[in-house]
Amino acid sequence: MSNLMQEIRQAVIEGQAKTVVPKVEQALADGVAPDVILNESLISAMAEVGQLFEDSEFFVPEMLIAARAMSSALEILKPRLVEQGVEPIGKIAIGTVKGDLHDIGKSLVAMMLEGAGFEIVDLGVDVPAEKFIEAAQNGAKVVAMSALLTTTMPNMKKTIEAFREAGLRDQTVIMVGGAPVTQTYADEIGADGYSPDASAAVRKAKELLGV
Ligand code: B1M
Repeated sequence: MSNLMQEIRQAVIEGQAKTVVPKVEQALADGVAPDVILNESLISAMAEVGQLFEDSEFFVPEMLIAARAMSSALEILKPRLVEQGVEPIGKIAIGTVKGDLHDIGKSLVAMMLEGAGFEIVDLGVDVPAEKFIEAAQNGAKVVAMSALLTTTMPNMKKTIEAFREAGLRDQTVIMVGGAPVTQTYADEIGADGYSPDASAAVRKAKELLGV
């Protein structure tokens, strides 16, 4: 990893949004591909932040400022990651399930799907089942749910049950993901697809829609 990429990674870990932004701009100007900055510096930094939290070296405030630094870097990368002028190949509603406020992974997945040509309806965080259902009623072919907490994963199952009760399960493709979610869990709750990361989510969405 180059010095600049290491500096970006370190600045995210330390939550220095004001340092991260110009460094990401510099990396882009130097010709570093946006997905390389994303994977090598930003995602890798958040993995380290998670480890520091697990080791009780970081607490919630440190985690939060690191997340803010990552979000400001993502704002710069987003237009570079999203392809311009692509006709939407289907509407996908995405959100983090009820009770869960983690939005970085969900936003990354949304960004990658948008980049792949899908029209995205980002429902945000703490999304109740009714909001996902409403999005499906408004034309979303796919509903993608994210959960980062083991305590909120069951809300994926509850949402799928709500789709069944509303008579919309058969006409909606439901995808799930997020750090604690597995293929086994997705099968258990009756989701149509699981993906471990943002690029796999794009492949899975295309596969499920047959595009
Ligand atoms: Co939280 N947090 N957090 N946190 N946080 C975790 C998730 C945790 C694992 C940390 C730890 O203990 N090591 C832990 C969960 C433990 C568990 O449930 N087993 C945890 C905890 C405990 C908590 C609180 C309860 C802490 C507290 O208050 N005591 C609290 C809960 C708040 C709530 O949600 N109600 C909390 C709060 C926060 C902050 C607000 C401080 C902040 C979030 C800020 C934000 O999102 N705006 C935060 C952060 C930053 C983290 C960690 C450090 C990083 C998460 C992240 O952004 N990762 C996280 C530790 C970790 O994950 N290592 C942690 C980067 C992101 C790119 O990855 O989200 O996994 P990820 O997304 C990936 C894939 O999972 C996948 O693609 C993405 C891109 O590759 N993916 C999908 C995600 N969603 C998908 C949907 C799909 C497909 C793929 O649909 C099809």
